[in-house]
Amino acid sequence: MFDTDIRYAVLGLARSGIAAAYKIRKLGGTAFLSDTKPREQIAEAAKLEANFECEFGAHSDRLLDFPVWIISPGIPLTAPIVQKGIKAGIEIIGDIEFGYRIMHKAAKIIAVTGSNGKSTTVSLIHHCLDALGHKSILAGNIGDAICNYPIEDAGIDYIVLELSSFQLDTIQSFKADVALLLNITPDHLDRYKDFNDYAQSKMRVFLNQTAEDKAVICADSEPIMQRIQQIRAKLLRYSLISSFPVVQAWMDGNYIQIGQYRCLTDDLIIKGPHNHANFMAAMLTIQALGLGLDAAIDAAKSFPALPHRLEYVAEVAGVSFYNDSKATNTDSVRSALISFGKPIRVIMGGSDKGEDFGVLTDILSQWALKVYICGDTEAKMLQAWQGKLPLATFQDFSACVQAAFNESLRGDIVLLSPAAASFDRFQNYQHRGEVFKQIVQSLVSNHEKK
Ligand code: UMA
Ligand code: ADP
Repeated sequence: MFDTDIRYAVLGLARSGIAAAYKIRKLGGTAFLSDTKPREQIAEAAKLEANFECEFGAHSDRLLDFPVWIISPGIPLTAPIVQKGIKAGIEIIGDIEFGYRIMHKAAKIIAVTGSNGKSTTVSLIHHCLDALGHKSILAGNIGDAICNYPIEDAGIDYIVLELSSFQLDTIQSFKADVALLLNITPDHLDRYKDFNDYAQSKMRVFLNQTAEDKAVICADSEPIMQRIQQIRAKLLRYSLISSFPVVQAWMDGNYIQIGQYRCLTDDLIIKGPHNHANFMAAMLTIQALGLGLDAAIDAAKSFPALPHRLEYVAEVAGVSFYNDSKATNTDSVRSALISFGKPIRVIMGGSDKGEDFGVLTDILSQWALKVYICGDTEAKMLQAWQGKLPLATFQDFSACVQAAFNESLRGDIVLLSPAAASFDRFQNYQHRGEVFKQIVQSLVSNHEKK
């Protein structure tokens, strides 16, 4: 329920903040908007000013007049303004908590978190719910803010949310009917005190759940299993290693088994053991909701891989190119390396998220013919791998891709799987992936001209 008497401030005016502000307005409330960026860098600043009181360029003390702040996931809780707000007794929430407070309570919430596999799993769940004839919306960290949807109205059956640790940090009363934790591996260590701090943030997906709710977890993840006592919901586990009765979904040769139901891995478009795990998580969710697994498995067979996740791009002179630009941490690179069944050429590097690249040395020795490094992590990657792996470094991304191609033999695979964020040279991971695909397409054109 929305309370029009509450005076909100919204900090951060990008996707989540703008959507929250307009939702407040639509529900009859008022909001004061604040962003550290100068006015000219805020999209639609004039439109915002026509609808709200705004400040740009800094967060001023004016904010202290507002008892509830909705902060964007990009603003850390350690930011000076947030600390100031906490000291002043202001209630600080994010758009997910706000969305939860105002949503129509007939809808069920499915919340998915984990270091890797979130987007693939939420999209697969949404795809199956849709195929089963349910009205489902897909929002959160996947890119579309929850407040962009008419969540306050009746008629939505399921709200499928991809939640980042940043979004989980600002929930309070939010409760998922089904909460999924796919894995916890090092990521975002530039924002958390240490790995435990980050892992505890992920565990917040189970916050407020009771025995009436469901929790889907990967039993292969040590960090999750070490924290399993914190979960009060009914557990559904899956594994690539253990089988029934330890877990409710498991591998049986080339089949993925979900209770009495099974699916041949070759029948799925999404490939690789990590995607089999994502499939299990999605199917256990369908089971947890009491929906038809048979029909869901059938629907899952037509689910295509998302762009920028082990995406096949093209073949040039017998050399295959794959775009895995979304692999922004070491564990996602690990899952890519073991997905091809033979050693490959890997393009890596980007902006640093605080990870130790040394954890990849052994697996790269086994599965990488050569690593082509381009990006701000160059020095750190060289320090981790020099003398241990075949390496080359490049200032120019295009030259890097070209070199990997020039050194390839027919039958080789070239994979972009950076293990780092994209912000050193690109707008985001999508932009990096698109540039990579354009470079590959120009290799295709040049080859065809010959
Ligand atoms: N800002 C301030 N004060 C500060 C810091 C930032 O005002 O102290 C302002 C910036 O100037 C900017 C705005 O805050 O205008 C940016 O906010 P944001 O980065 O939260 O951007 P949104 O567009 O609202 O995107 C957020 C999520 N962003 C992050 O978590 C960093 C998006 O996840 C999410 O899709 C979107 O909400 C909708 O729910 C993106 C992401 O990179 C994809 N996520 C990380 C990841 O996947 O690794 C966690
Ligand atoms: P997220 O939304 O958590 O970033 P994505 O589905 O977008 O997850 O995948 C991000 C990267 O992680 C891609 O490179 C993908 O191949 C890889 N990946 C996907 N699922 C898993 C998993 N379960 N374990 C490890 N890596 C994964």
